[in-house]
Amino acid sequence: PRNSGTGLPASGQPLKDCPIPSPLLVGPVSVHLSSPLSLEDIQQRNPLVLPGGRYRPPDCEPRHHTAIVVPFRNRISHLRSLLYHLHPFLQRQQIHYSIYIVQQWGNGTFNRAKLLNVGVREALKDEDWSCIFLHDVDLLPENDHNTYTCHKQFPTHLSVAMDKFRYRLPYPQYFGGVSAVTPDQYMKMNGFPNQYWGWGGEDDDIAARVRLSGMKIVRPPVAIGHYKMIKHKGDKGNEQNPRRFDLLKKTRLNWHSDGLNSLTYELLSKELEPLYTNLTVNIGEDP
Ligand code: UDH
Ligand code: NGS
Repeated sequence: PRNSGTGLPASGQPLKDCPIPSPLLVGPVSVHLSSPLSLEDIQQRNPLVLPGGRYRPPDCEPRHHTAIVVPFRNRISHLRSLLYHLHPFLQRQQIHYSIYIVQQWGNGTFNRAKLLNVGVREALKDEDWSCIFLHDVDLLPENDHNTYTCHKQFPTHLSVAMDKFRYRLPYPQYFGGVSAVTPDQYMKMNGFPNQYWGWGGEDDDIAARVRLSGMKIVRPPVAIGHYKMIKHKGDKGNEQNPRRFDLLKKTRLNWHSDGLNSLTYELLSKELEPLYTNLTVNIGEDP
């Protein structure tokens, strides 16, 4: 056990850096989607996870510090499946991590990208994360060689091979599902847009920001970036956004003024649940 005051293990000896690659990796895993366990059961299977959904490998010094940010409303069964799969998956990668659920309060139109902005800002208040993952609740990684760490220079797109797209990219610029940025990369692109209310386009806007801010997107090999998507219908309150095409035409003009530097919200609560940090936030309404 670690001595929480000093950051050293109880023995007083500093831990050795975690080995590369992690000896705990198993490669491809089969993902079962039928009846996820209760939160209590998942908790029992993950005894080393601390309140807020935090974890550090117990016997080596982690090389990576990753916050997983999940935009969320009204998908509790998906959340259970995600927690059931992701906790053991991340522990096999021997990274220091925490899972943040960013829950949109109220019944207004959903805004995925704005919730992601909130998650990044709030997560960075807790720790100096080296990497921030932007993770849809319904995507389960199928290969633990797909490491949840960041590229030093460029934003990463992880979900390159989803079952619903027959395990390939739907189009070359696709940036939806699961992606990752360092705090520096996030700042460089002025975060994500706040103006996409409803379904669609916000991920394309984020991809455009990457390019407009002088970066590019990096990806794992298709054979490794496999994800299973939990099937579902469109959500109430997240209807297709009819303005998304017009907004996308203006990304080049708007990315400097809409994003991290124009973000406003009201944090209504922050709860350290046993398996995740629950942020409930009022992000306002589609004007
Ligand atoms: N999300 C929620 N609750 C909602 C809406 C979205 O939690 O009510 C989150 C969740 O993390 C989800 C993500 O936002 O994984 C992306 O939203 P989505 O599931 O609607 O997008 P996806 O592309 O599914 O996964 C689209 C299925 C129906 C789209 C119909 C329009 N063609
Ligand atoms: C594009 C959307 C993206 C979306 C992707 C996959 O058309 O936001 O489809 O959608 N862009 C626009 O609408 C401008 S999916 O097949 O998952 O429903 O992520």
